[in-house]
Amino acid sequence: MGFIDYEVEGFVGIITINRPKALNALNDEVLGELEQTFDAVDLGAVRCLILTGAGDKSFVAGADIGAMSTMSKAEGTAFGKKGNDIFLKIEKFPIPVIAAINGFCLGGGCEISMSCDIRICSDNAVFGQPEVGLGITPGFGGTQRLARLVGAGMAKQLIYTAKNIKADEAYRIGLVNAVYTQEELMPAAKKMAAAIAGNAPIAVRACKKAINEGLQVSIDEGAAIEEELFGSCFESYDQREGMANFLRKKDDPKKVPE
Ligand code: DAK
Repeated sequence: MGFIDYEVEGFVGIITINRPKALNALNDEVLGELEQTFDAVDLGAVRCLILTGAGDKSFVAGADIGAMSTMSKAEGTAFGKKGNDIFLKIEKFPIPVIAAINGFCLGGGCEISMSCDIRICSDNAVFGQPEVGLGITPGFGGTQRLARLVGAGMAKQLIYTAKNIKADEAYRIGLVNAVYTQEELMPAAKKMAAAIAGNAPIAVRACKKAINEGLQVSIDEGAAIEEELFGSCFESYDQREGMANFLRKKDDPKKVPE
C-alpha cells in the first residue's frame, strides 16, 4: 500500500497513515487504502489496534483541501459518504481501536480519532474542526461525535469558532484520555493495547458493542443489550477458565491477599 502501513506486534495491530508530506491529509486513495487495511485485519490473531500518523508533526491534518477544492456537489457527497463509511467501520470494528495522536489532529483528522474507542496524544498535538472557515461543515461525523464526546456546548464552540486547541485543553474537556511526550506516546499506546489484548477477547468485544450500541438507545434498551451480551460470554473458554482460575487462587492456602 502506498499510504498505509500495517504491522502486527503480538496481539496488537498498528495502522499508520503514511502521507507525511501532506501532514497525512485524507484523500480518496488514503481512505480507500485505510478501508482495505481494516478489512484485512486478521481478527483471529489481532485483539486491539492502534491508529497513528507517520512523522512527528501530524496525526492527520484533515481531509485533503486540494482534492476537495474542485469537487462538485455530487463528488463532495460521495467523498463524505466514503469517509463516513470507513469511520463508521472503525467505530463498529469488533476490536478496540486506540488513536495515538502525534501532532495535528484537525478536521477529518479529529473526526477519524473520534471514531476510535480511545484517544491519547502527544504534547504537541493540536485539535480542531476548522471546516466553517473553509465554507463547509465537518463532513466525517464531527458534528455528531464531538457533541457526544465533549457535550453539545463545547462542541458547538469548537465547531462554530473553528479555533484550534492544544493537547492540555483537549485533555481538560475529555477529548483525549491522556497526554504524553512524543517519545512516550507510542510506548504508552502499545502498553494500553497490550493490556486490552491480555483480557478475554470475547468479553472485550462484547463490552465495545454494549457501550456503542447502548449510547444510541434508551437506558432500558441499553440494559437489554447488556444482558444479552453478558449472557453471550457464558460457556466460553475464557469465562470458564477466568472464573475457575479465580476460585483456584482463592482456595490456595499459599496465596497472600493483596
Ligand atoms: N489537505 C491537503 N494538504 C494539506 C493539508 C490538508 N488538510 N494540511 C496540510 N497540507 C499540506 C500543505 O499543503 C503542505 O504541502 P506543501 O505545500 O508542502 O506541498 C504540507 O501539508 C505542510 O503543511 P504546511 O506547510 O501548511 O505546514 P505548517 O506547519 O505551516 O502548517 C497546518 C500546518 C496543519 C496548521 C496547516 O497545514 C493547515 O492549516 N492545514 C489545513 C488544516 C485544515 O484546515 N484541516 C481541515 C481540512 S477540512 C466532507 C468531508 C470531509 C470534510 C468535510 C466535508 N464532505 C464531503 C461532506 C472534512 C474537512 C476537513 O478535514
